Amino acid sequence: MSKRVVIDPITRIEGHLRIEVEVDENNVIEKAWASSTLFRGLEIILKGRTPFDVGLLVQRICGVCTFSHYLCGTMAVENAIGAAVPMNAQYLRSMMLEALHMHDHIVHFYILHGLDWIDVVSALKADPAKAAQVAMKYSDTPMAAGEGELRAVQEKVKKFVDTGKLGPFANAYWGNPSYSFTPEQNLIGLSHYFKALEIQRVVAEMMAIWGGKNPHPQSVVVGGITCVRDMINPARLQEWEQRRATVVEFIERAYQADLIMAADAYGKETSVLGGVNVRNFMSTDDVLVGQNQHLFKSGIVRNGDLANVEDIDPYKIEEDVTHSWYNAAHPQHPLDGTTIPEHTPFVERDTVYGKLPTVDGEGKYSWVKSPRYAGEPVEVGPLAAMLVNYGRGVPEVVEVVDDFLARTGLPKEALFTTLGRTAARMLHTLVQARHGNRTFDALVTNIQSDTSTYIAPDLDAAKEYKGFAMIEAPRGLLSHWIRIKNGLVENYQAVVPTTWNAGPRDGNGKVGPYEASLVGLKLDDPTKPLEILRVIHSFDPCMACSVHVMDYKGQSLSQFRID
Ligand code: NFE
Ligand code: MG
Repeated sequence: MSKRVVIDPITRIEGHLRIEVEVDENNVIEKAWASSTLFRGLEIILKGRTPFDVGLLVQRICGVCTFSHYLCGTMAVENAIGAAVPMNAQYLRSMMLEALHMHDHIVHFYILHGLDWIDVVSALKADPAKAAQVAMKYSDTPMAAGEGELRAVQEKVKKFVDTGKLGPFANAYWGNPSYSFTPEQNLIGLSHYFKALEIQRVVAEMMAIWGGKNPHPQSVVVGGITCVRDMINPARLQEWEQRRATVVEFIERAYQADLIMAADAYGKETSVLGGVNVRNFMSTDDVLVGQNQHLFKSGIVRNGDLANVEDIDPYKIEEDVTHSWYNAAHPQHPLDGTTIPEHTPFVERDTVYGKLPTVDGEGKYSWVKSPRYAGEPVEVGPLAAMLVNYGRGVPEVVEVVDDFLARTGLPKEALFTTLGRTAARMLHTLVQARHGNRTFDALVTNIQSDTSTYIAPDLDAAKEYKGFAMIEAPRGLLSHWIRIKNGLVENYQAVVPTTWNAGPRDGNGKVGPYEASLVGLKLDDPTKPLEILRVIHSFDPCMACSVHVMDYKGQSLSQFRID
């Protein structure tokens, strides 16, 4: 007999996500439903506003990747009205995006995803001298270098554990038996977890050098950037370089090493980690290294075919709301997309935890829409960026992917697993660590002869405009779509990375990446479903981004109850 398992809320993510699955008698997941349970609404409040405020308003879609929406919204306006942007401004924007990538990926692996792999309490049993030796296996210059340092970490953790404040982590997640690190490996991972907290601050400061502050930088305007004096100040340029070097060192010596360690401990049985079952992947140009030249190239891989990466046709994107809490008669292209709430309740039924509200299977069950490319679900994010660029033969990407596979002994097929997705996020960060500085170099070269940062845009209120922008946000491909009429925003839609990945099944019954990646996964014990958390966390969910709906006057657009 099949059983329902409900996890609500999923923690260690941004926002409100509920995962429900049905398992068979062997506890193998047969069906999965990803449901976002909080309604917001920024697309609605943009209507009737001046396009020059779009960036600052859409920035509030998220408190994590604030810069992604700020930049993408501003670029959508620039695309619509045909505004030119000086190269210096383009380089500075790209540098801020690079810093955001590094920030979010490091925070994701250590703070949000790490406890799916690392058992905190186990580290207390480690022999620090042995751990120092083990660390040498995963890096020539390990960050977790000395016995003394590792012993100090252990003592710090012991003090914390002794306070009894570990909550659910007292026994890792529910003492689930699929934790595979040795005590020494857990100690190495933990020492990097503490270091990551410091690095998070340093990389946030990098963003603030050009953005005035972080989160929610303030220096991007339609037509350019406002951090003019910072850009031509050698001291500021140096501050950026110094901080960047600190972050790069952490990525090379800790983040990279920890994924090689994870592959060593977990890579033999990648099936227990879950597969990547939607094999379409899309990502866009990223890291500007010269005029119209990017380190990462855009493209779409279909059916896992890395030999034939296609160009993206933005007009093949549509959003389906058959199972989303919105009203629309058919899938819509975002330029003509609507956001009309229509909530329906869950139904009570037996689950492994007793009677609970559950998805009825036929109806609507999420505030996330279901984006499709030519009618097909697509995974976006660092795994997509790695596969698209590997397929395109981008040497900087081929090098890190092949090196990772060689050092771990994993086959290429291992990329299509939860471990592969988590490793890809590290590799995406590593490519930027090694080559992203070309943007800085291009800026420094350019300001020798050109200090322009802004070109006043021209908006004719008598004209109608439409446009869009695509950027690679940390969690994947982000696109913003705008129509302008009478000098004001007429329609606005954002199609966000987590929307692509977390969206519910569509009107043709096709499931998106979250749901597909859970099907076939075996749970050791359905009442302790760490396996589900590990898969879902590997996408780095951001539900604020994916729903982005909120009435600016605080009026109720729809009433519902969260049980
Ligand atoms: Ni709210 Fe976001 C990123 C965007 S998410 S974090 O990255 O855009 O899907
Ligand atoms: Mg949207």
